[in-house]
Amino acid sequence: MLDKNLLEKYKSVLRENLYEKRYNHSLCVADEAVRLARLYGADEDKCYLAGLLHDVTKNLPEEDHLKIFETFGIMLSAVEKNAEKLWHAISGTAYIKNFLKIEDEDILDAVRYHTTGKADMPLITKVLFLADFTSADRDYDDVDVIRKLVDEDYNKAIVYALKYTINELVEGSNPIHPDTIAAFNEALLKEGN
Ligand code: DGI
Ligand code: FE
Ligand code: FE
Repeated sequence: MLDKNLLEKYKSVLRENLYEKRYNHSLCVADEAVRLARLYGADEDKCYLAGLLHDVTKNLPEEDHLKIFETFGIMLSAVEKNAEKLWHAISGTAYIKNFLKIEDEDILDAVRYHTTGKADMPLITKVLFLADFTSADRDYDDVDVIRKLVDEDYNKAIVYALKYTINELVEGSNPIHPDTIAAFNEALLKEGN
């Protein structure tokens, strides 16, 4: 059972750090993560917490991310340095571990890889990765397709989500992180395509 006081503390940290839209997104992802946890048989409380906290550093200015990397000795790869959109998954994990004292490795892993995915994702990491695509606040073009897929077959949903992301990145001439490619290849091969 999640501790009510602790949850209120986390929510007030989120309200201090996030714009209203992003705060609302965090609540929606937490709820969707619980729904998927029930569907897939993952730990509901861990999925809720991972969903709630996954974007905690999303609205921080550039210098605050860099400060977190420096403070906790985090080295970025060339692709990561170039792609600021990837920073919040890395800084967010350090933030919840060191400032919010979240020690659970499953939650830390889910937050760390929520943007790129990776090969061999643990179930909770998959849940958060997909809940971030299908939460109630999402309204991109293909959202109905992926909402249907998450209910049917999470591996197919991962392939679809990554195809969508990779297409957008290529279109915008953005580098693809190796973890994104590894997640895509693994899910695709599992599907037997
Ligand atoms: O934080 P959210 O907006 O809720 O969602 P997210 O954490 O999945 O971030 C999505 C953004 O991350 C989107 O603009 C694409 C970007 N992204 C995801 N994978 C990669 C990536 N950017 C680069 N350069 N390379 C990737 O592999
Ligand atoms: Fe994110
Ligand atoms: Fe998100």
